[in-house]
Amino acid sequence: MTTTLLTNAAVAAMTPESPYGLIADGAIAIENGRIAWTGARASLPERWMNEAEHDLGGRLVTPSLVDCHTHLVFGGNRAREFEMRLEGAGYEEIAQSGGGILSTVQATRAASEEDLVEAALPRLDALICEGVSTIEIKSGYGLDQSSELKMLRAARQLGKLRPVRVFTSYLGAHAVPPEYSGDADGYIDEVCIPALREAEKQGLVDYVDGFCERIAFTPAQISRVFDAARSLELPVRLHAEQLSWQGGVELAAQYGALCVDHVEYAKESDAAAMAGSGSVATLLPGAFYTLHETQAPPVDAFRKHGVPMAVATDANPGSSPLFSPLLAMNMACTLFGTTPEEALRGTTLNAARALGLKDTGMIAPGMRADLAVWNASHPAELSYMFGFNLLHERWFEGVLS
Ligand code: DI6
Ligand code: FE
Repeated sequence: MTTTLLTNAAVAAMTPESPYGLIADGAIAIENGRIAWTGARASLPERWMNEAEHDLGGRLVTPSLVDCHTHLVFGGNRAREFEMRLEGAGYEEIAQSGGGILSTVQATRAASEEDLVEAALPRLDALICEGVSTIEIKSGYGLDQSSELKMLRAARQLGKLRPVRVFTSYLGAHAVPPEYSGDADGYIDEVCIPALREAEKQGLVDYVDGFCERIAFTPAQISRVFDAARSLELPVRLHAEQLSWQGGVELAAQYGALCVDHVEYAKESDAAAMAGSGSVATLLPGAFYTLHETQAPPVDAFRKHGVPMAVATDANPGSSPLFSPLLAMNMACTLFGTTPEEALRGTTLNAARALGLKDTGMIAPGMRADLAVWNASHPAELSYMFGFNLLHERWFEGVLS
């Protein structure tokens, strides 16, 4: 059995009972990659008293971060579109004229699986360098069976190349590809759903996602994809009410979605529906910022109804070219009015919950020993600073990495 004892730490355990679950002068005992014990150093059980200490010099320790919504695998980039938007073109306008998501589809189809992995690795490394240990990655820039499978294989491959756990979402319902232009229903029935079945058969899918929006799919179309997900016993999640209100949250809640993401245009009734279905609201301030959005998600309604909030990067080449979970936390506070504690819960415990994970995102006995050690003494510092990486070291399943 390998045992590690971390001492001289300010432990933000993120247990729900107290602010940040803070333990002053704390210690953490790790056995075989799992947390065996945490608490104040003074109450360390005898069993670990003779263990060699890894002294953290009074630093802050949190669960390592979970980035629960990314589109990390993609071909090309959209810097030209960024310029066009600053010259006055709108995001939806660009999308409707065949640019936007579809320009990334073209580049992604043209890339090999190896190209996609190679391009995504530095982005993944940027997240890991800020303390991420668990990440969700979506397909959705292939939009034909072979390209969607290629994206999902690339995502799985990333998890083998780095000390990080990767979970995949099938996002075939992201946009209508050019060959089905004007026939979203045909695309859903003839490509999106059959490709989902094949991807599931090959073990490439952990969740099923969709984009419910005027430039993407209607609730009725998404519900057909969700029916297929249900028949495959795959959990669902949705991009909903990002650019306009479409009723996607209600639909997602009916299907018991793990999370509903963006939600800028969600109403209080949507928050109530999410409370009823136990869905997490994922806040994605990088997209809000990039698109100069002015409608912020209804954070007060989520609080009022007890809807847990997650915070993620939405790392993607169009609406959120953001590869920093710490900056996402800062933006959640500054742009959406979350507290620093909500922001940190959003990238730890609630992000794990958004992925349906019960073994990470909190420092407590039995959880995976996924830890981030910061050059900070109080957890509010993580959201307060921006453009500055406070990570000192990262533990992945009990191993310093
Ligand atoms: N919403 C988003 O923010 C991403 N996808 C989605 O459904 C952006 C996709 C892109 O612009 O490439
Ligand atoms: Fe997204």
